[in-house]
Amino acid sequence: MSRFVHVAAAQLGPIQRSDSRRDVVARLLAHLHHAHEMGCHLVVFPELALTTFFPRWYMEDPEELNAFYEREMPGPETRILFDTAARLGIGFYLGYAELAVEQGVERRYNTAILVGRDGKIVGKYRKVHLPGHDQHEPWRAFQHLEKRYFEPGDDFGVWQAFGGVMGMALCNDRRWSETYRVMGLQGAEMILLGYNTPVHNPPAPEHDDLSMFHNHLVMQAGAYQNGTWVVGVAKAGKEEGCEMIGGTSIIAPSGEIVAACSTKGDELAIARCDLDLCQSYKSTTFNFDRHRRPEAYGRITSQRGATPPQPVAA
Ligand code: CDV
Repeated sequence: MSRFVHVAAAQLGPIQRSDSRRDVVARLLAHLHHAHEMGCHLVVFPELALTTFFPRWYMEDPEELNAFYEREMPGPETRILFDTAARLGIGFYLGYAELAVEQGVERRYNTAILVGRDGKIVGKYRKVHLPGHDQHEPWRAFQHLEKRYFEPGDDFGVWQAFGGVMGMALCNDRRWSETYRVMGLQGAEMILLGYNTPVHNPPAPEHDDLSMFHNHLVMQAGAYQNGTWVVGVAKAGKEEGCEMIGGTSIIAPSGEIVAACSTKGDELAIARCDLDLCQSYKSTTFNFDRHRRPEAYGRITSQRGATPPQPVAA
């Protein structure tokens, strides 16, 4: 018996700052309808899918900044996504900026939710690895102020949904092997992952030509090493003058890309994903219980930075 999830990786082209939530939600709805027509059960949207990638600007005015966050989910402008999902019987993953009030204190997170085919939220996750910087760095053509505008999440959960074990991650999380392994240790069979990745990396421009190679490298390795599907979905194209890589792809537990977008605009990549394919990796090469050696991995959780040994005196 195979367990198939029909997935649509719903890439978005650029979202400009002047685009309203209503404009963007109309594009997401078009993706939901199109995916439904193609027989999909699940649509995966990118990171911060409701707005332009606002951490590229330094903002001091809290009003200006807060306009990019959602205070409730669903809210007045997003409820239609949930209602449509329920009516069509199609679930979705959505990345957005969350403004939560916890014990009377406002907190901001880079968040993703998984919504089931009944339009109800199955799970919520907050981005763990926040890249960039927390102070204005005027030498950059574009800021990357995620460390200023968000607090980090503290876990990679998984959820029973769509007939399997589903996990979530966001953008920079995909570059860290720990992300996939923590979910792999909870039996993840499909990891949903939205991203906003500029082609140009100001601290290391020498990597720019490799940005797509690195994008696929990390997701393909994460899939294979944990015997899981990975659905990586980009916000792509030239957004407010900043060129974003595309490269949306659906990756099998073998590490192979089985479907991909070919443009930098709104586009669906679709695959019929057999969750039972995970078993042939999880029960052989990556049979964790049989082969892992956690007693040798203590540094992974006890240490953050690298500490090379002292050079031996000549
Ligand atoms: N949104 C991101 O997390 N972007 C990072 C960039 C800054 C490198 C990424 O890892 O793609």
